[in-house]
Amino acid sequence: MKIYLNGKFVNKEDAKISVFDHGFLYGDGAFEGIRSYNGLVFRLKAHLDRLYETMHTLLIDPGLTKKQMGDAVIATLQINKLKDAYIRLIVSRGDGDLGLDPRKCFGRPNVVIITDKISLYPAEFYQKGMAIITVATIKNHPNALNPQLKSLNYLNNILAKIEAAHCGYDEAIMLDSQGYVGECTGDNVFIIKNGRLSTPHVASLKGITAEAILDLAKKMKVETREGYITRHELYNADECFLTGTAAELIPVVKVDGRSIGDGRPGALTQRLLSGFKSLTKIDGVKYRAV
Ligand code: PXG
Repeated sequence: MKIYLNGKFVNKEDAKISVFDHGFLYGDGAFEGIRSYNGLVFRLKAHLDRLYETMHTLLIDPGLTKKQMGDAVIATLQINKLKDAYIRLIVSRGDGDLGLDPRKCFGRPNVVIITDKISLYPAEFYQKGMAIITVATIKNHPNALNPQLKSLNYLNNILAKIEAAHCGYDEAIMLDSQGYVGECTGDNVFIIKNGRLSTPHVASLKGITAEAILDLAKKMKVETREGYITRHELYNADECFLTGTAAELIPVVKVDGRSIGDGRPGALTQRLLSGFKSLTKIDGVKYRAV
């Protein structure tokens, strides 16, 4: 496996970053999780736009244009001869001293691209749906750490994941600071009620998979709504599912012990999942595997 590290391809064992990198010391940096399907990098432009927005807010200049960054992603897939892959793109602040002041970071940002075979959730989750719970850890307030920032500081989500795991669940719903449904630790939440598809708007990351699902739903003439969702609405939804780059679209059949709909993956959920699968075959930036 070759890793892209600051413009060079190095072996996995040699892909090393200093312990003075502020990504390591403080979680100071940005990342993206991207997928390629049969040589098509799904919505690469949207991922690059989101990465550069996070870096803009963090005042990190990677020293690469979006085009160069996109080319580096494709080159990493090519050198690893990967067509179906999970791509992790990381830009950390770079080396500094032991204080948190980024102005004292003398090193340039570290740009890392890791491509690996995609590891999927068990097939059973997609067929039978998942049971998930709401956890006590709420989402960071948007004016503290905005959910649109895909930063290297994921402790908020990790704390929620730990809570879910301690209760015997694989995924957690996090509420926002007002108590409305926010998102899961690495996935967006959708509900369907009376044929209308809804997802929370402000308090969650604008997922690229979620955007693709909303586009699909509109094409399928399904009414969509982005707004506040309460737990009561979630419990009484006809269908529920989660979306994310890794999970794609995964049905949810139970939340906090309440069955959703008839307790099985819903019909519209399944239509959207098959629509999404077709989309991943055509919607992407192409590369030629060497
Ligand atoms: N919400 C959060 C908090 C995320 O981190 C999503 C939603 C879905 O967004 P996309 O653009 O992927 O549709 C994410 C992204 C993991 C993992 O290991 C998942 C993400 C990031 C990092 C790791 O499950 N998901």
